[in-house]
Amino acid sequence: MAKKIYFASDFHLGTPSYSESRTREARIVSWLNFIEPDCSELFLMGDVFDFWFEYATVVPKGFVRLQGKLAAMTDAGIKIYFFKGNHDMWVRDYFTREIGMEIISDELIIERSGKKFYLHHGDGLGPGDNKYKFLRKIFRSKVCQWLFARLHPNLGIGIANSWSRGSRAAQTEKEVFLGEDKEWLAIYAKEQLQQAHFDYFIFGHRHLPLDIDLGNGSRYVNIGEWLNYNSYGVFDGQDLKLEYYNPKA
Ligand SMILES: [Mn+2]
Repeated sequence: MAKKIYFASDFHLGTPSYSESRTREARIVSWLNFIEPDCSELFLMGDVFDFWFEYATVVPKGFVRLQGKLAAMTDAGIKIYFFKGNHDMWVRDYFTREIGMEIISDELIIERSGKKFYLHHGDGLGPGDNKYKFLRKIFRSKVCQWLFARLHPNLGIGIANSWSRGSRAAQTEKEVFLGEDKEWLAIYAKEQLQQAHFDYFIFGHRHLPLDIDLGNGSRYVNIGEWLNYNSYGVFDGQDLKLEYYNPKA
């Protein structure tokens, strides 16, 4: 069977509640079982966890079924990439050592079967959102991370969880398409196309599955999220498709 490449992001495990996250985790593991037979590479493109902060000797509780499944997949020879999202950028070496995933901090440019891919979680790109772009610098600073790690995990993770509960993913309303000329990741992709050709731009972060023709054989695919859509991207060596996982089908 021809090997395929899969892309998914924004599982946001941890929100809005423990029990809903457990249900979502089960759905994700079911999807991984479904794709595993023909999966050669898996790109987890950010915000897998609604909050992750890894201390030198301590990791957050929970979601062991997903982590176990991912470890089994890398053990079986499937290459897995874990992109830092805006909710789970504070990873150290745990996922690499224990699960065998490669951590990606920003964009990743790859070529597969003659197609060029531009991959990024999608946070902090394009026009606007200057408040977040400023916060991102603080969140990513070594000094701030060191200071945060000095807080007892019960306090630090407690603060982070209450912060995260007020975040976008915790809202129940679905995101709405702004129009191609206002979608900031489409604007960003078009800017990149001035410099070099890419066949596919794949982002998450937007929480809205999108497939936008950028002209000249280039497309922007947003792989959506798993609170409402269970959406993912799959590249079969010929074409990239945006699909939806329905475990009952
Ligand atoms: Mn997100």
